[in-house]
Amino acid sequence: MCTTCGCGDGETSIDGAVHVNEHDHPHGHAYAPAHAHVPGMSQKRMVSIEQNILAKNDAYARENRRLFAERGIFALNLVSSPGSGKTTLLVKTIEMLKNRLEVSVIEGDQQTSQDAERIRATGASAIQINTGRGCHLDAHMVGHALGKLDMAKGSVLMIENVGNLVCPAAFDLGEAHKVVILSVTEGEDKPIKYPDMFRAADLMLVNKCDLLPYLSFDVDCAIAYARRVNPGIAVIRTSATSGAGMEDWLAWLERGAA
Ligand SMILES: Nc1nc2c(ncn2[C@@H]2O[C@H](COP(=O)(O)OP(=O)(O)O)[C@@H](O)[C@H]2O)c(=O)[nH]1
Ligand SMILES: [Mg+2]
Ligand SMILES: [Zn+2]
Ligand SMILES: [Zn+2]
Repeated sequence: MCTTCGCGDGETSIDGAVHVNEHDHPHGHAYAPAHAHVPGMSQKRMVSIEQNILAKNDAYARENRRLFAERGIFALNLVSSPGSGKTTLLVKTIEMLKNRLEVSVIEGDQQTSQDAERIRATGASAIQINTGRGCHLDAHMVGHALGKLDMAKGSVLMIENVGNLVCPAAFDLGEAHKVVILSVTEGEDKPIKYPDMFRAADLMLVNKCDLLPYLSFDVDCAIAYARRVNPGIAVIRTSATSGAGMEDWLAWLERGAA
C-alpha cells in the first residue's frame, strides 16, 4: 500500500522477473500489511504504519546512496506526471552525451518494458521495474535493479520514476537530486497544486517548449509558482524534440557528475 495515496502495491517485477520476498537480504518489506486498508483503523495506527514504511525506505535509500558514493555514480530521480517527456528527454540526453559521459537507466512504470526498450535502442543499459498496482518506485526496488545494472565508475544513473506528481515525492531512492519535468501542455499552476514534488526537486525542466507558440502557457508564471514553493529550485527550459535548452541541461549534468 502506498503511504501517500493508499493505493495497493501490486506484484513488483524487475526486467520481467517477479520479485519474491524469500531472499537473503534482511527484508522488512517497505509495504504496509493488507489490513492497513481496513476501515475504522485508528489514525494513530495509520500514522505509525506510514512512519514505519518511510523509515524502512530511508534505510534502503541510505544503502543505495552508499553504493553510488563508492562507485562515483551521479544518480538522478526523474519525476513528473505521465507524458511530460521523461523518456524522450532521456533518449536525447544519452545520444547527445555519447563520448562525453556514460548513462545507465532504471525505468519505472506500472506495466510494460517499452521505455527500457526505447533506452536500450540507444545502446545504453536499462533495467525495467514494473510496479503493478504500485504508484511509485521505492528504494528497495531500486536496490534490486542496481544489482542487475552494469554501471561504470563515474557514470550517471537516471531513474525514471512512475508518472505521478504525488507519491514519488515522499520516497528517497538514494539519488543526488530529484529532477521534476513539467511540460508546457500541463498548465503553469502544477507547482502550487502539487507543492510537495516541486519542494522535493532541486531542478525543474520546463519541457516541450517547442509547443509554446500554440499554447497560452506562461513560462514565467510557472517558474514563479515553482519558486513560491521552493525558492532555491533551478530551472531549465527544454525541448526534447527540437533540442532547445538541451546543452544547458547537459552542462548541469556534467557539473553534477564532476
Ligand atoms: N512537442 C514535443 N513533444 C514531446 C517532447 N518531449 C516528449 N514529447 C512527446 O510527448 C509524449 C510523451 O513522451 P514520453 O517521453 O513517453 O513521456 P514520459 O511518459 O514522461 O516518459 C510523446 O508523444 C513524445 O513524443 C518535446 O519536447 N516536445
Ligand atoms: Mg516514460
Ligand atoms: Zn501512491
Ligand atoms: Zn527484496
